Amino acid sequence: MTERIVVVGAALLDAGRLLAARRSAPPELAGRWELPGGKVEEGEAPEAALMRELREELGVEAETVERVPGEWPLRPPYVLQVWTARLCPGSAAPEPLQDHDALRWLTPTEIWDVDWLDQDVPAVRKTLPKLTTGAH
Ligand code: DCM
Repeated sequence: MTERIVVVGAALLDAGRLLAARRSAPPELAGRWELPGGKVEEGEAPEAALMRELREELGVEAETVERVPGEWPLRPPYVLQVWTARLCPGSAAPEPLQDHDALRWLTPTEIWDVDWLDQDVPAVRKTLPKLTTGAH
C-alpha cells in the first residue's frame, strides 16, 4: 500500500504578519497552534483544497501565493505541504469557525510565542523570511 494523503497548510500572510490557529480537536492536538488547512480530497488540486479549507475553517476568501519548499511527514499516510497565501480583496477577516478556538496574527518577533505543532515548525521557520521582507 503506497497511499499517501497530502495535508495542505496555509501560511496566511497579511501586513507582515502570519496567521496562527489554535486547534480545538482532537484531544492530543488541542491547544497547539498550526497553519490552518486540511486534507486534500480525491481528485482535488492541493491549492483548491487549501482555498476550500480556509473558507470552511476561517470564513475567508484567500489565494495561494507560492509553495514553501519541502514536505513534512505526519502520522502515516499523511504528509504536510505548505503554501503561502493572502486574503483576497474584500474577504472577511478570519474567524475560528471550526477546528480552532483562537487565532493570532503574529509579527516576526512574536512567531515563536505560540506552541506550534511539532510538524508545523519547519514550515513556519521557512516562512519567516517572507514575513520580515514584507513579501506576500
Ligand atoms: N495537520 C498538521 N498540521 C497542519 C494541519 C493539519 O499536522 N498545519 C494534521 C492534523 C491532522 C491531519 O493533519 O492529524 C488532518 O488535519 P485536519 O484534521 O485539520 O483535516
